[in-house]
Amino acid sequence: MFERAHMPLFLLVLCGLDFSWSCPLNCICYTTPSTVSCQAHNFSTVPDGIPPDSERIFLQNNKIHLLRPHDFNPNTVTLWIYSNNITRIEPKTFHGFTQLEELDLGDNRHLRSLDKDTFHGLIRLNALHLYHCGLSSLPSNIFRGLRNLQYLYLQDNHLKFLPDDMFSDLHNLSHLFLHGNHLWSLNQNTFRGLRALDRLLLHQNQIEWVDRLAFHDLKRLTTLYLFNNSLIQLSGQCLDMLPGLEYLRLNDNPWSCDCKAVSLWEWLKRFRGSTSTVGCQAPSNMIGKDLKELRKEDFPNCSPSESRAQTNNMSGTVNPFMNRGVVGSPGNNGHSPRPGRTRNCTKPRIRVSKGKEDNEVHHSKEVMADKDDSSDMTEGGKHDHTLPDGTVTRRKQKCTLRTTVRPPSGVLQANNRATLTQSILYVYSMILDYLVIR
Ligand SMILES: *[C@@H]1O[C@H](CO)[C@@H](O)[C@H](O)[C@H]1NC(C)=O
Ligand SMILES: *[C@@H]1O[C@H](CO)[C@@H](O)[C@H](O)[C@H]1NC(C)=O
Ligand SMILES: *[C@@H]1O[C@H](CO)[C@@H](O)[C@H](O)[C@H]1NC(C)=O
Ligand SMILES: *[C@@H]1O[C@H](CO)[C@@H](O)[C@H](O)[C@H]1NC(C)=O
Ligand SMILES: *[C@@H]1O[C@H](CO)[C@@H](O)[C@H](O)[C@H]1NC(C)=O
Ligand SMILES: CC(=O)N[C@H]1CO[C@H](CO)[C@@H](O)[C@@H]1O
Repeated sequence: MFERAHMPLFLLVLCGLDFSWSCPLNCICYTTPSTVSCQAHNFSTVPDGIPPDSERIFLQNNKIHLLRPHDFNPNTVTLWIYSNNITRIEPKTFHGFTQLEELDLGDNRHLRSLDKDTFHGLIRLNALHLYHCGLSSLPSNIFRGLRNLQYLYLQDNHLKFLPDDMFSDLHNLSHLFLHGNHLWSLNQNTFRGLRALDRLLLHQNQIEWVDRLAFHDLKRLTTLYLFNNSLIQLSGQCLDMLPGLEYLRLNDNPWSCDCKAVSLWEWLKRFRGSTSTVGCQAPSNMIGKDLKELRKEDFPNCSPSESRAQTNNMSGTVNPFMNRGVVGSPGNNGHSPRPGRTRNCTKPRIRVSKGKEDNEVHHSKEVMADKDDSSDMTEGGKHDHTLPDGTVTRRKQKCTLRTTVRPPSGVLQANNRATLTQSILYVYSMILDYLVIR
């Protein structure tokens, strides 16, 4: 009698667990949504026997070194394989994965290169994690067709150069993380097509050259981080292309606060959002000063024409695109263009090694603050922001301080992991209940 009363519970537990048949050894499988969790078990290959209807597959923290076609089924929605030792992803591994929404391949530091069609056809892909993968270059069409992508994590690789138009299909992209690479130039079409981009993180690179039109499509950008780069100058015209900008970080660059800086100085005076310090490193009488604090008298002998030298006489025109196409883009051949023949916001220079800077402490505090902010992630999850109207609402609070960058995926995953652990614990406690009752 007692037992019969608990039979439905028992069946429920069985259905929920799905453990006896069709779950790989050393993995945990459960339903709603159907999930296989094989994390942290020293797997050196993708285990056999993953149930074909699995929607979520967790394989992080193993030692998997190769991904092959048929390792996973095309119904997969979420696939985490971060922190393994993947050195190669065979072509067609993700062929036909039209349901895939999140693919985390981060922290596979020997990956180094990717085949150009690796991600083709992933029409639902929303988040792609490729941070810390030892990537030194990417095929120019690798992100082709990823029209649903909102989050692209490419930070902490060795990227030196981004081919023109490589992001041009990513009309829905809201977050592009490129910090901690070796980028040194941003060209006219590096970011073309990124009309929904909200956050562009480019700090901790070696950027010294920014094309005057580099940001031309980024009308929705609210956050731009350029700190810790090699910028000597940046024309206000570059930044004028960013009508939605709210947060700008320019600290830890070797700014030259002579006549070259006038256009940036003027732009900073007009800007109503939040900026970092802009510490001068030249000329000698300006070292240590903040460009934002300088007055007009600090720029003696700078003729107006000099301060407008970079504007190519468009400064009076309302539409900054009027001159587009007049000068050929240097990057059309797809290979690293050296600056020099075209319009630019910066001047190339001889590289000088960077010394310790005054605002270093300030800067790292900023970074920490940003990293610590997980507030907008705990409520509502990670995919429910950067709505088209959201930008407008937020712009009203222009001068209020806010930490801006959600933490790297680790924190997200920690959150999700907590839910996963909770559901596992729940199922286990149900089994225990059942056994105790028996
Ligand atoms: C994985 O391997 C490491 C060292 O090789 C060992 O310490 C650890 O216990 C192994 N983990 C499992 C789950 O077998
Ligand atoms: C990871 O892969 C690289 C390249 O194949 C190899 O040299 C390294 O020993 C591997 N590391 C581990 C922990 O297996
Ligand atoms: C882009 O994102 C919006 C929501 O932000 C969504 O409605 C739309 O389906 C997405 N995909 C494409 C291809 O625009
Ligand atoms: C700037 O970035 C480099 C790596 O590109 C890093 O080694 C250095 O510590 C960073 N400097 C500051 C002040 O953060
Ligand atoms: C702009 O430049 C053109 C030639 O490049 C010149 O003919 C014209 O006078 C200039 N306009 C202004 C307002 O400086
Ligand atoms: C307008 C402007 O600053 N143009 C500069 C672009 O870079 C070249 C060097 O490559 C300079 O000579 C130009 O003055």
